[in-house]
Amino acid sequence: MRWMRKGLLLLAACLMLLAALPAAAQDDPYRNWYEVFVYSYQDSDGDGIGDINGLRSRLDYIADMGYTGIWLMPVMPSPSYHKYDVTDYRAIDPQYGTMEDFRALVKECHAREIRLIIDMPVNHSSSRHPWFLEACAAIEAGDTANPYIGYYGFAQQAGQKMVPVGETGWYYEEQFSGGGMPDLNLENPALLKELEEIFAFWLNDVGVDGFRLDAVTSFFAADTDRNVQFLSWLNETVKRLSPDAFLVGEAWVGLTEIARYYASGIDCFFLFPASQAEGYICRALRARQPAKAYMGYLQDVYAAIPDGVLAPFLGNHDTGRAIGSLQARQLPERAKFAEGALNMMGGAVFTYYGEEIGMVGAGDDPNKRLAMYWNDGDMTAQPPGVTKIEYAYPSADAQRTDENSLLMYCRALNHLKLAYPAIVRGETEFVSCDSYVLVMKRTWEGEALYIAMNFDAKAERSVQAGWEGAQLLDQLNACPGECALAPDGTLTLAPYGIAILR
Ligand SMILES: [Ca+2]
Ligand SMILES: [Ca+2]
Repeated sequence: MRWMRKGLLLLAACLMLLAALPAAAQDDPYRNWYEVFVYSYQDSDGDGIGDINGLRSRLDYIADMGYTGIWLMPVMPSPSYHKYDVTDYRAIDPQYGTMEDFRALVKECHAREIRLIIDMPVNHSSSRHPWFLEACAAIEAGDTANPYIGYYGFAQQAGQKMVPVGETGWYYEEQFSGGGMPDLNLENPALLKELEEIFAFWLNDVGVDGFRLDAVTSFFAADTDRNVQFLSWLNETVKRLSPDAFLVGEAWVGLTEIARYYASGIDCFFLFPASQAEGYICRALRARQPAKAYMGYLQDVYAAIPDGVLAPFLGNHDTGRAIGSLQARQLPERAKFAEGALNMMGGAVFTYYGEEIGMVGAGDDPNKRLAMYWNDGDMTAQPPGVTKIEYAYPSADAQRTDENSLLMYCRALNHLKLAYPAIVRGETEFVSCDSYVLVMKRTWEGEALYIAMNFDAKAERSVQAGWEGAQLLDQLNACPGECALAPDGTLTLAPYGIAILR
């Protein structure tokens, strides 16, 4: 542990200070977000399927790891295991538990100062949603005045992504073909009223802290302006209901396009260009001049999104897991430093469950959503359709007792960010950069910190960045070795070391 983390006492002092911060600071988006697939996280009733009460029993783990926000993939009733096709927008899927269980979860999250947001898929419903069933039945009966027909993209014309309604000559729009997920008509005033009531139910009655918005680029396919317009309505509606609510959107597109979505006022959009094997982090770590590559990507992002909160992540339930993207099965230090580099981008950083223990999985969706590896005895069943089950790193329980594990690195990283809020909130100034060493200055509310990062996996590197009188506050080292600041201001960074100075 010694080489990984210094200044634990200082950290403890800062955490005590944090606890005394005003409530406003607790409601912002700059959290250590943790994405959970309830199905694969923790079972509580012996049926093998993860559930709300199982998740509740793991909140101490989540809090101890320093995650301060949770995003749950859909929890509403659905015929599929992934639950992105909803049949009832105001209930909990019985597979996961009851609304009572969920309300208890909300309460227990809030008692730990964890914010809880839920996935809100509104591009489409399930084809078994009562609205859709009634609309189809009406069309088949010739009752084309039925109001639910207007809830979906029905038309009497064939076309791309249009699915026939039996032999009626009517069709409905389905962007996610073959999934039983008919697209909702997000221009229908009655549906919008319905959505507003659904948002109010979750925010004001149940008490969730916001939503993750699924598939925003498919709201109006290939029409960013209309998507932004709809998201502006959604943002205003949600913030009117609950001013502190947090919204994050899934726009799986390039940087320039993502930047356009910020005009909607939605707090942030996942930074897809940072994720996966061809994303900023993996590419920077592979580059011949990794520090310069990383800085270049950050400069691009700041130029494209000058004022918005960033939402970087390495992988999620739709992508291959980070260990594969990083080719880090045998290189835990690379996995650690990648997490460090990702988090030093700042903003609202998201971690997919299991990334903190180096779970693997790629290809078919269920492979990316494997049972959380707590230990060999205490795991959920695997999701249906899984074609490959393997775990490359030791279990969470094993890693918790190994001070040099990826899990303990992620934990230290999360707590470091909590201790020094400027890391995630600050304005960035690039102070110096050579092939391997980057020094950034982050300033927030009068606090200025230096973040120095050594992208060299093999060697110590030194840097002198004109920080006379600076103190080495803290450090996080992915490899053996320690960072040290000499009296003349020369900072020596351990291989894959990150140092925080003030
Ligand atoms: Ca269960
Ligand atoms: Ca749509």
